[in-house]
Amino acid sequence: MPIFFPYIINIESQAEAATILRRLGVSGDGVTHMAAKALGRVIHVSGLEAVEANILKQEMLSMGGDAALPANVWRLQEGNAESLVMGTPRQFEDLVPRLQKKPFRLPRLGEEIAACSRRYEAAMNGEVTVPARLGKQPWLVMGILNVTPDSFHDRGRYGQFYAAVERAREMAAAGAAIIDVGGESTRPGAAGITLKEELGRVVPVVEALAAELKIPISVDTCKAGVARAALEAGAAMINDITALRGDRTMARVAAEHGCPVCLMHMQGTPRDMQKNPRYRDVVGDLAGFFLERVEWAERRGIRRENIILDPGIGFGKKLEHNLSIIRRLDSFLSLGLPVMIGASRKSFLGKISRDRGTEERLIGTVAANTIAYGKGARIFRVHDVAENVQALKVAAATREAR
Ligand code: 9MG
Repeated sequence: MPIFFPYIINIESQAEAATILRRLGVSGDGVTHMAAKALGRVIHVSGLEAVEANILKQEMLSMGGDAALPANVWRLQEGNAESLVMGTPRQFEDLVPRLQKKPFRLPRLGEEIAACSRRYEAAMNGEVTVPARLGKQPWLVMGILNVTPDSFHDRGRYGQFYAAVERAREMAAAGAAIIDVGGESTRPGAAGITLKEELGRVVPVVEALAAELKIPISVDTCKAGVARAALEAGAAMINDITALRGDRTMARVAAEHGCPVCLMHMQGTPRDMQKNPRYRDVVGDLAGFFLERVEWAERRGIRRENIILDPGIGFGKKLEHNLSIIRRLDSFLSLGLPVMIGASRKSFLGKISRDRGTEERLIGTVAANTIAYGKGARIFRVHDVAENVQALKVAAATREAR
């Protein structure tokens, strides 16, 4: 029988550490000082020169942290050494003045590591919120409203319009905090439609929903013309699966309207994306993509607080890629932006459970979203609103019980 009863506490954030330290009776100053020491983090860094990597290791070691380097680091080609830097948020802060005094690009490296750590901790503390235009809730369920002919087939054009509005009402009543209206299919292999066709499907529905519902409407489109018309009809957000790469004028529309924009990752196009997608390191590749896209969007006048990141589950990804993304979703929190996830009824769920089609994927969807919540996702794009809202309420309550 142990005398001291040691057990491990897995602490997620500095806020949680502070609560536990206070309960222990640690003094006010001690809480501030030690909360940042209670968390062990690992930061992946790439693009290092061998000499920079070695100095980084020495400095981390001297503070009680470490930096893992490849055995042959001195033989690596210029600027391609990678490292896993291990430390606490406090050590990453202390690294800044230490590297400030060093040559090469080390001052910049220290700043980037500390900034990455700060943004991650802010997200873990719940300080990264969804864009203000979408409401004040800490997490949101986005109901999917496809206004493609196959969604409400056999009803004729007017029947389709009323069926779409009715479906949106149901989703709002079930707890959707936003409705995403899309007129063009993005399924693998799907062909595009004309601007005129998409406008005709999307705009009347957006207009009707914006006038009637008390929740914001998002427009799921890659066409700037559709986004502009939908925003003028009352939409509050753009969901662009091309992350502003599809239509050169989309960024201008988003900047002019000052609206939230979801930047989704996709490899290829819906037509060809599932033809053998490849990554070097899927999470690292997506993080690099997001860094580039966010910087690009900001340079075009889109405010950072309006940007949402989405890894694009199923968009140019094999099963193992989708699973790694969900497993490591929290890596994207290092950008300090809200993360959205769209796993609803997607084929990777069917591959795992060998189901007979999309109708059998509700439980898989709820499981994927609950796991994604635990990894930091805060916007969930779903078909089945009530079920996902219920599961996410449990996940959120459990997190808040810290
Ligand atoms: C339109 N669309 C289909 N799947 C999606 C996903 O996963 N994310 C976003 N943002 N849009 C999606």
